[in-house]
Amino acid sequence: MSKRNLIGGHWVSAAAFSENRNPARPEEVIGLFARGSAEDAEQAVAAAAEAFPRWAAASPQFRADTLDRAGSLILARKGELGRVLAREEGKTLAEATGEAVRAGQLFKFYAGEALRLAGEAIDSIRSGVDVEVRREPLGVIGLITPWNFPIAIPAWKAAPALAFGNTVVMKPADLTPASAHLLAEILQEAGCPPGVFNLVMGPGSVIGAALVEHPDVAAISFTGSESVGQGIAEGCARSRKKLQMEMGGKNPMVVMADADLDVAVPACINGAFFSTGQRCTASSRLIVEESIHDAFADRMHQAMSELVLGDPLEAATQIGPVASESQLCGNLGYVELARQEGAEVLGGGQLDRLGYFQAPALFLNASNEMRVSREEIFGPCASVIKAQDFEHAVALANDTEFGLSSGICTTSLRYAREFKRRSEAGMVMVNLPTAGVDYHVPFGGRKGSSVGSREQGRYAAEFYTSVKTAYTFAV
Ligand code: UN1
Repeated sequence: MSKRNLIGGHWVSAAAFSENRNPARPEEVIGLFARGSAEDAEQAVAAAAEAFPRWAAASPQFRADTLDRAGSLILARKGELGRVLAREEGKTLAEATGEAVRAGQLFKFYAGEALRLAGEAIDSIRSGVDVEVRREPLGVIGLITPWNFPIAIPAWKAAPALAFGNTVVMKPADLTPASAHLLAEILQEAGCPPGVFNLVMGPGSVIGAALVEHPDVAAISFTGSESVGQGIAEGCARSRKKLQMEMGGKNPMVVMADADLDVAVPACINGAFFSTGQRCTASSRLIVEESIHDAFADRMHQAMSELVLGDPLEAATQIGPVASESQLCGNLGYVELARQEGAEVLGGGQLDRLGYFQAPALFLNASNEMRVSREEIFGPCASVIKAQDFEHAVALANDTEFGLSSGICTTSLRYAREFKRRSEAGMVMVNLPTAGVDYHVPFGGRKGSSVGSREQGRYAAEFYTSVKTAYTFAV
């Protein structure tokens, strides 16, 4: 059945539709999804602009109730959402269902935050004058979301945007529109008034660009690749929009000689390879203290050989396919590059079966200078880089253009403390994978990873509201 765009509370057909295919079985078409046009994006912005004043002025209780109902519906339908997500993106059913739960929890969390949005009251330096600081919604927000978390990222952007009184036009990733479409259906069912949440599916070069250029869009929140992000940043500078971007990482995981390898090895396997490595928080540089390097590599090799690759819908599967053919080609290109750059490659080949399956890869004896250690691959590939000692490990960990997440496996309180302070990343993990974050605390990075203020938790209010300072002289 063809899935249409949601504009102003109506399901609107499009001039063209795109096939959504299952990466584990590329012959299987999950559905046909509207391929919207720039005019569709404009109509959605007009609908969102029209809906904005009433939604912004609605009682926070009304917004909280709407979001809470959406959260309950997502949780009630987690099985269906998980299956759709696993089929369109390729992550395992357990990961996909967990992601649907995360989306439900995000809506519940921001239902509460709608009631808790607070300002400040301060005495003026002038006698008889009071100062109030209020947080107000921005207006229409354009949300541009990626394919690797097709329900959680739409939720963690839409829920705070709506909670704080903004209206939304969402453009989901071309590769994975089904999960976002279900979210749009659920928001309708939850009683979201017409025009408050709009969904326009289609190519980023058309829909994303139309949102970025539109004068009635107040702000853009984007998660995706660096190259697309650069274009969005330039567009937002031209049209003077508030901007929040999250674009990836080359996240270091330091393994010290004192680490418990029963903790470190599973953390590295999870961080590097789960979700097929398709997380901007993936542990893609494993920085290992020299004295335990060989023992660590042997244990990783053993653990990799035990990983179950297969159809995401099968219960035993731990690693699903790569999300698309072009992504698989890119990954295989990086495996070849690792060889050319002089690393010893363990695994990394395409599986001899239908679907875009690739064995997890370790690049042993890698240096931090190699392209495979500097560029985000976004696949099940990790460099293993030797460090002489803690100081060297910290220097290597920070020697990257990115700064999203970082980790250290150690039993030393001193190393853990020092690393948390000195890591140039937005999120630091001790004895945990660099990926897999909570939904109620800030998410975001430094350096080339992120632009603008943090997502998630109470910190999301920074982006989705504007501060107004009011002075009153009581005459
Ligand atoms: C996680 O690690 O739990 O695109 C979330 C990404 C991130 C989300 C990671 N924005 O991979």
